[in-house]
Amino acid sequence: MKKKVLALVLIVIILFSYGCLSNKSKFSQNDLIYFIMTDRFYDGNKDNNNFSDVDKNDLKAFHGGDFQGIIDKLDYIKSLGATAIWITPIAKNQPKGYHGYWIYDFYEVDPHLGTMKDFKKLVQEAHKKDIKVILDYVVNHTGYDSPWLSDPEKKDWFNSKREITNWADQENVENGWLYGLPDLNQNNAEVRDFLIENALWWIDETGIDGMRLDTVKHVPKEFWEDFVSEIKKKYPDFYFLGEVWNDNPRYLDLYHHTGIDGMTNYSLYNGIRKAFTRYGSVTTLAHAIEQEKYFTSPELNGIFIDNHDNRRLISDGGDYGKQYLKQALTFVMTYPSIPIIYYGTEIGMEGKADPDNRRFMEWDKIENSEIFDFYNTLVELRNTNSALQSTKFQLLDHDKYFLSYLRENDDESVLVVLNVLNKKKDVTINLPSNSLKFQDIITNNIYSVTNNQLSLNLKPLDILILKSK
Ligand SMILES: [Ca+2]
Ligand SMILES: [Ca+2]
Repeated sequence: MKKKVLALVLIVIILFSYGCLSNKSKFSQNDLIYFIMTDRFYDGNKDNNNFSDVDKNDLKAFHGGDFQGIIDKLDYIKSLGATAIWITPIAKNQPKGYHGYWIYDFYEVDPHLGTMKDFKKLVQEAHKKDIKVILDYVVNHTGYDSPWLSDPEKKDWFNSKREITNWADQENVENGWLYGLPDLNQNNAEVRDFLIENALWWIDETGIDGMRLDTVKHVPKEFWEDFVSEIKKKYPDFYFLGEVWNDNPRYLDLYHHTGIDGMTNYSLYNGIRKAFTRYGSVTTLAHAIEQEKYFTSPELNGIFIDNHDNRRLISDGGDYGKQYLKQALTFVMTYPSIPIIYYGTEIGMEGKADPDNRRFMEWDKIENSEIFDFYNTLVELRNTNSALQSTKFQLLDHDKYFLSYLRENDDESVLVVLNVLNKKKDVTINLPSNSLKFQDIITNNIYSVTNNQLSLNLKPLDILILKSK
């Protein structure tokens, strides 16, 4: 009996310590985030489309997508290998704020998207399928027509009206008005407390798992320290993904030190966009990979190809857009960070500058999409190959036009070789591992290693994804 009690006590102690250790964040590099602009994804409820600013022919108006639409498509989202969704802000916006970033009321759900009850149902249904929910959250500004602007009691809630003109001046970047959006003064304790209370209210009410923080570099770091620590006091494993639009890892990591778990990795993004495009070169990408050492927790960063602020990669690739997208997908799905897949990228949707990159999801294109088939091959590899679950990433031989790297653990390895040049290329790769044979996951071809070297005749724009055999 004594032994049983002792064993039970030990189990409790072990479970408790594990709980403490795993408190830091609900997320790891094994997660995959699917990023949805709710209004542009799927219309699951026609009853909330009767607003004057719903117009499917106007890319700057609402198009009818809603929470019910996401609920209806959760099985699809799950099939993409997603363990989480990030959805654009849901607080009530001013007219035409289909994207969610023009907040009118911080305590209301935007009625175009559904009700609070619908949103809670979305979180519950997602959780049933082991999909976490990340809500996009804005503290930097309100919408242009915020009622606070004419409220005499909230006169000190805004920084004085002045555009951001000097992007190298951090003071101007933090306190200036971004594209004319009324800039909230987080140095005012009332504003700070309001925002923290409001964020906690959303989490308490809905049970979301994380927040994607908008326009992080436009808000003082002292605010983020308070904001993150107040929320983590109550929700220690809550995940924060900070949008810091800057490609210098040392600048990005300053924000990690405020407590934000991961950053949108614009450093790698910049490399990806310069590599997998017409007349591309991998020089910037290889440099960005080497710079990853400046991040404290690079594995908790989000790594992405497309988002709602930039042209879709496929549309910059001319005749070879599909092949470049496949190369970029290969990279993000085999890199030790959290891939963020922007809705539609998995089927090769086109899109130039905002708002063209926010077209309604093209559901009818899935069936015959070559990109979708390729994406699913990558999901399968990511879900089944243990080497991709380690944090180890080794950059191997590369030059301006080709890149090779290895993911390896004790049991398995994955070797990726990408030729961004539209010409044949012969390369020799020096391998640190003992693998003697590799198999191509697409063609099943076998490659033999001699004296730790692998010689390859790469085809134009080739993609080789080889696993140890
Ligand atoms: Ca609708
Ligand atoms: Ca600001």
